[in-house]
Amino acid sequence: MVGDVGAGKTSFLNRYIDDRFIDEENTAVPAEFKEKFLEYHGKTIRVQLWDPAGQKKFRAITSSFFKKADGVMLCFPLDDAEKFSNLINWQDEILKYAESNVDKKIVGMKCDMPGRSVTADQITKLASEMNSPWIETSSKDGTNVNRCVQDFIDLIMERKVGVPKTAAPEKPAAAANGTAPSAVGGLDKEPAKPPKPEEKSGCCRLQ
Ligand SMILES: Nc1nc2c(ncn2[C@@H]2O[C@H](COP(=O)(O)OP(=O)(O)OP(=O)(O)O)[C@@H](O)[C@H]2O)c(=O)[nH]1
Ligand SMILES: [Mg+2]
Repeated sequence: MVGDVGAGKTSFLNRYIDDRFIDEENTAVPAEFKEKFLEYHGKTIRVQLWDPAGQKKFRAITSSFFKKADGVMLCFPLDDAEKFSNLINWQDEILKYAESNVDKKIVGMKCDMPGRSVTADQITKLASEMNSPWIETSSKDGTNVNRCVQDFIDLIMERKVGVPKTAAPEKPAAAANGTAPSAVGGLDKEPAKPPKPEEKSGCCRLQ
């Protein structure tokens, strides 16, 4: 996961791994990772999410993570247009340091907050330029957090080992816009908010 200071990366990690939200910033830690084991098409896979701090002084550490990443989530808070614009700089870092075929995903964070300053159209445009899917999430209320990672795993696994997308659930819950959210392997507590375009997400290291 990359993105500016305060984008919401650590909160996302805490929600995804430990299903909790702590409303405080901790920028003193240069980087941490957490992992989770998932059943995936009959096999156990290890999902490692790396969470480097956004501060510029830690950029050298961040860059070293790119090399081994199977996927990079470009994170920004939906209420901060400047951090959204800075995704271009993060994209440059990816081009410089990551494998050329690394999967990317734009993640608009804090969608529970009122007063967003980045529109869906703006994100769609950037996502198309970056050739990357995107999604909106909230670590506070849990919206789309599991789905974001699950869809990204699908994308990465499809590229790496040709495994098709996770099958849809037998009785999908209706989403807010009338479409059904896709299956989230074993992780079924996503709220009804659907993702925006077709998504596929963080420095996911899959082993
Ligand atoms: N309302 C709301 N607040 C959030 C959400 N995610 C994070 N925050 C808050 O935003 C602030 C920054 O979140 P962090 O997760 O620390 O951001 P970060 O990207 O890890 O920042 P750095 O480690 O400095 O790069 C904290 O006060 C969080 O509680 C969210 O989904 N909704
Ligand atoms: Mg952090």
